[in-house]
Amino acid sequence: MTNRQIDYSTAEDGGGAARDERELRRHVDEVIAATPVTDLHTHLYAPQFGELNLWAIDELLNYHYLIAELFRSSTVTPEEFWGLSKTQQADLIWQTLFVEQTPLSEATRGVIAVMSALGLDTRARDLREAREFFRTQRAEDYLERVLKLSRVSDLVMTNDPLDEIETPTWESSVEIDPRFHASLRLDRILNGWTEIVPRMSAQGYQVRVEIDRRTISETRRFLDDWIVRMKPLYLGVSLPDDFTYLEEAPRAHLLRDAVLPMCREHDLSLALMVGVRRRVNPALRMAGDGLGRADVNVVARMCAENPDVRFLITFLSRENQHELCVVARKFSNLMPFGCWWFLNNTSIITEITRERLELLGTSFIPQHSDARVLDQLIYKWEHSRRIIADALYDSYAELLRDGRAVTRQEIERDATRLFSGNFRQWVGLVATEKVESGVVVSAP
Ligand code: RAT
Ligand code: ZN
Repeated sequence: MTNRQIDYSTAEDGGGAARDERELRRHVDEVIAATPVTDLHTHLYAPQFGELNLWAIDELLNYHYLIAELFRSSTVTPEEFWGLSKTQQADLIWQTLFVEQTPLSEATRGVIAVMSALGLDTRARDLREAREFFRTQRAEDYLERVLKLSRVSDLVMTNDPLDEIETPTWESSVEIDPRFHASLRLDRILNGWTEIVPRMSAQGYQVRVEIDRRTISETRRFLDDWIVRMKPLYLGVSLPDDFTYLEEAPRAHLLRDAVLPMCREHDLSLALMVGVRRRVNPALRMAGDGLGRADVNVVARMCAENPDVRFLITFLSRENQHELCVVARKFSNLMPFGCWWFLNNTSIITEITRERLELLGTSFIPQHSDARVLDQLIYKWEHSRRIIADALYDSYAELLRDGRAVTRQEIERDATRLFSGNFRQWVGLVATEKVESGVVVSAP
């Protein structure tokens, strides 16, 4: 099904005496900590995109996950908040969520984990020390440091062919850091067709609000040109919970007649991120998005009707997760991925990862970071690694009780599949390096 196959065979059969569960635990922890990640969905940009690169304490604190939490605890109104400078906003968030309260939420713990990894005072009364630290960092060195700390070898950006800040870089001949891969995001086209028609026209494509044959062929030409320019690993879109594939609205029409044919033509996967309700509270801007339970059967139908297209699928509602696993068992052209956005919390990643292991073995992609600020890679992957290690350890321990011990090489093979191999194989990227091994673990 995919272009390149990765060799996962293990050299050893794992012979040797069974060891205890403590040893198993040690091996799982070591392997999970060392396995490089290919992060398939982020909002980070390669250095070549200049001002789009976000990093350092003020950006970390101005994360929209934290802004939403601020309004639960502060008397400041959204209007007042948006009138402040970025520095003032960060100060307010630090004071409210970190000084006056214990930072217990996932997003606040994340900031603490980043500060701790960088050796900053996590109990500081203000941000002076943190700001001074970041002021002295060189962006290029800091990028290397973060990638090393998070063990992220490659990551996928979210690239919008209609974004005025982003497109000049694509149109230039600059060479983009090869660790940063592109994904072509279709949100504006599929979710805001009417508003985007003038922009596409300005780029020279003869499209109209009413979807006629010419509009379809021009949209295909637009996508074709941008696919050639960006070389994306996949096309992607976020969709509302009430999304249906058969309706006659522009979205479904464009999907069926422009997007899916382009996926076929370029042998590209389509990532569907389903379940977002944008701007439930518009005053909060980006922090004002919510979610709804979607109909997984819509995706099942797309997989059934397009067996020659590979789909990367994630749902935003916790209630859709079990159904997604079941649909994945039916369609081998569906790859479930990540614990998206409001699901990227310890308790829910725990539940979803275990559910997926039980229903799908290792044939899924457990996590992506969704990082918007470079530094977030540190905590998002630290948290996810911890939880995935727990889930894997418990599965291996159960397997041991059932009569089969695992070898260290098997643990490495599984971790490599989960953290990079499944995705790379799905999108036809060559294999990343294997984890350093050497040791054979327990086997009865
Ligand atoms: O998780 C987020 O940061 C959201 O704002 C969205 O970006 C979401 O992940 C998306 O890609 O639409
Ligand atoms: Zn995202």
